[in-house]
Amino acid sequence: MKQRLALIGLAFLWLLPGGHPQQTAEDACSLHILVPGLKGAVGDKGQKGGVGRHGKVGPIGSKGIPCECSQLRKAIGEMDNQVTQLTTELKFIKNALPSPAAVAGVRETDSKIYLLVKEEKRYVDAQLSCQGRGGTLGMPKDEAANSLMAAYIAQAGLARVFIGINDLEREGTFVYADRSPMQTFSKWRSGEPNNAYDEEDCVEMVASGGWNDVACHVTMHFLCEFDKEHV
Ligand code: GN1
Ligand code: CA
Ligand code: CA
Repeated sequence: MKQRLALIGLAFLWLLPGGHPQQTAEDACSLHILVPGLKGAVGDKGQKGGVGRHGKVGPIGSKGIPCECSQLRKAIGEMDNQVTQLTTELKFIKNALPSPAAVAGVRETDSKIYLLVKEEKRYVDAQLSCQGRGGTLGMPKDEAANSLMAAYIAQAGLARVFIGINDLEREGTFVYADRSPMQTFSKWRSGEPNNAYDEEDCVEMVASGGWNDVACHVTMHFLCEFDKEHV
């Protein structure tokens, strides 16, 4: 399995823009940083190569063929085969198996993935936890996102969770965790935000989908959001 994951990782690296070698054979020969140094052809001893990323670059012969490319060609051919195989397998996984997101118990839309984290944290630590996972606290910016988040909270049997909205910087001016300003959409419960005890600068969503400002230092479960483009 580890090997399979390594192969998938390799395939993605391979598919990254610029990662696919479009170089000519001559270019491929100069990829000192990607491969251990190749032995120079027999001839007068050439200058010693620089240190490569994965090993020392061998001495380059000053006469004859500058380097031996057949090993590189062979490796590239093998990787091409692996990419083909992985593409087929990925197609199968996407089409035939249940959504990995569903298996993991998260919720998703076309562009986002939401994850309820059942650990009790303060607002700032919750946001850090989401960031550490590659996302932010959930930012309901329209009715669809808000409903999805509310249903997720309710189905998990939770009463309230931190979401990514706060007025930490300027009292009364609520912004999303990505610092974007609140637009026309909001879902404040009746009477909220009330900045109770003069200390409520963070926001919880209750299971019905309504928002309430609460103190940032209380601890509760939280809901993270991830951009599919960035995961
Ligand atoms: C009150 O009732 P409860 O706990 O859901 C208050 C909120 C405060 C909260 C502080 C209508 O909410 O504004 O943020 O306590 N609600 C009302 O825990 O006063
Ligand atoms: Ca406040
Ligand atoms: Ca409040």
